[in-house]
Amino acid sequence: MSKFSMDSFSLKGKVALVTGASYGIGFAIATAYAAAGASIVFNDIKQELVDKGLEAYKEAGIQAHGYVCDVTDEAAVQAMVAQIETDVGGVDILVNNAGIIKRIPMLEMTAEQFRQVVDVDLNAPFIVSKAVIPGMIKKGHGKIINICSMMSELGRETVSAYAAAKGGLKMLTRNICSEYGEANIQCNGIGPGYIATPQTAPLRERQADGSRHPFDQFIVSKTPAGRWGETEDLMGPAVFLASDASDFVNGHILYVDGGILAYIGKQP
Ligand code: NAP
Ligand code: GCO
Repeated sequence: MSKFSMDSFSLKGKVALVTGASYGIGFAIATAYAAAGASIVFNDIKQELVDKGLEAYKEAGIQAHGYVCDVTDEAAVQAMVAQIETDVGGVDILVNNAGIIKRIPMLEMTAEQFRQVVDVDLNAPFIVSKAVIPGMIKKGHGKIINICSMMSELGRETVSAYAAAKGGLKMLTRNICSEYGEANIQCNGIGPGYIATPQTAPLRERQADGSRHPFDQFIVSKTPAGRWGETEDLMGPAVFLASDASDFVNGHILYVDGGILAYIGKQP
């Protein structure tokens, strides 16, 4: 008799840590996890953002646990994971969501700026994964979901550091899969397309004459769905990858992009 049922998508009894989830994509994913039954834990770099996030979760009817922690600081991350274990329980599901982008032409970007982006978008997922994997091994299961990007596959002007980091994050995902699949830990990625969040707000700004930003028009013409993604579009895929229903999916990057990666683009 198949073990599959709709309960296979439930996250009941699970502790989910979503990094950088006071708002944006992380907040949406954490909200979906709460709806699927998980206990929600999130962090942000500033207390006022953690407080804002706790308010927002409360308004959504979610009793979340918030921690101030810079994900690039290994000692702080180790301490946060230990505190979560005491306060809530061992982490069953980790979403490495915290991320930054700097849109600067490569020849104008300093090495320090490049390092800052790689530090948050690639080194930090390594640091946080390293902190939670021992507990997952002890539990005999674990789910790690890395928020990659279309820039894990494609480049574009001004995002050299971000694309390098997100390309590396794709391979870190595959390496965690390779190294810990045997411990029943599944590590997958989600590659969002262009999603309407604060991070992409500059690309959607109305022009002085009231017209749409050229990049906004470009993305809509390149996306078969003919629209920007919303954070809600990521909720179902994120629940799937965190649930028992994906126990044999490992090392996979699930692109949630409205088809943009498959499409050459509308003829002008
Ligand atoms: P966002 O609105 O800029 O939110 C990013 C979150 O990460 C913020 O809460 C931010 O907190 C937090 N964060 C940044 N640096 C941190 C650090 N060192 N320690 C802890 N938290 C930190 O971004 P988003 O659009 O929701 O994107 C979330 C993830 O999806 C990112 O990894 C991004 O690269 C990826 N992504 C986004 C899109 C898109 O179109 N939006 C598409 C593909 C992938 P602060 O506000 O305090 O900085
Ligand atoms: C950009 C955008 C993209 C999106 C996302 C696409 O400047 O091109 O910010 O990088 O954030 O990563 O998947």
